[in-house]
Amino acid sequence: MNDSRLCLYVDAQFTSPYAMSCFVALREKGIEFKMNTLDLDTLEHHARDYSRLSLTQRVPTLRHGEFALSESSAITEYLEDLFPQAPIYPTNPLQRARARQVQAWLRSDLLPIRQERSTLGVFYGVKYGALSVSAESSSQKLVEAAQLLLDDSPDYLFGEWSIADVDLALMLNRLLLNGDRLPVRLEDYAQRQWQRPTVQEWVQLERPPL
Ligand SMILES: N[C@@H](CCC(=O)N[C@@H](CS)C(=O)NCC(=O)O)C(=O)O
Repeated sequence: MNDSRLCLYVDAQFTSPYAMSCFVALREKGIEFKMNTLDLDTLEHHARDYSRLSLTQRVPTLRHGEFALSESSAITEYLEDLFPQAPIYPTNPLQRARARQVQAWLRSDLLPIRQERSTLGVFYGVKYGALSVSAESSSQKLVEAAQLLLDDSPDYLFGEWSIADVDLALMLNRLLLNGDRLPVRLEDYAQRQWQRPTVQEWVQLERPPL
């Protein structure tokens, strides 16, 4: 599938987990797209051209011809609607709803983990110190939810791969790649997800020095 009108705007360091989710969605679907980078440190995302394009002035934003869309899970759902080949969401309505729930939850909760285990750790190998009490408690909540979700099918959240697996693995890897211990089943799950070729394409992107 070739749709040369598609352009994904991502951060220049390729550390945005939300940009990664959209990148993987596009690559899983085999859709041709351009990728433009914005330097968040120099506030390129607030420059006039981009702020006209991106309602939220954040990355990722997907441009599709005249239409531009921000918010990563809105983008992945848009891609699924438009390009249903190689599905990235479960087809079963209950599982599909659960996948959306997982995505929304990972984006709105667990703030202490996101603050204390930045994705600079995941993609640049930066190491962080011990977790605060509130981050420990978020970590416990993450572990309990992930264990429940993976109870029936340890390989994928919903029997087969979906985009929610990428998002969950990223959140687990914030901890694991820093050396924080998690139950072995979750470590195995996160490592397996990380080996997925489209995920590795993002991981292996050439990053500017910090
Ligand atoms: N909920 C948004 C979060 C997007 C987001 O937080 N993007 C960050 C990079 S990871 C960003 O653009 N930060 C710059 C800013 O907010 O000014 C999504 O899922 O796309």
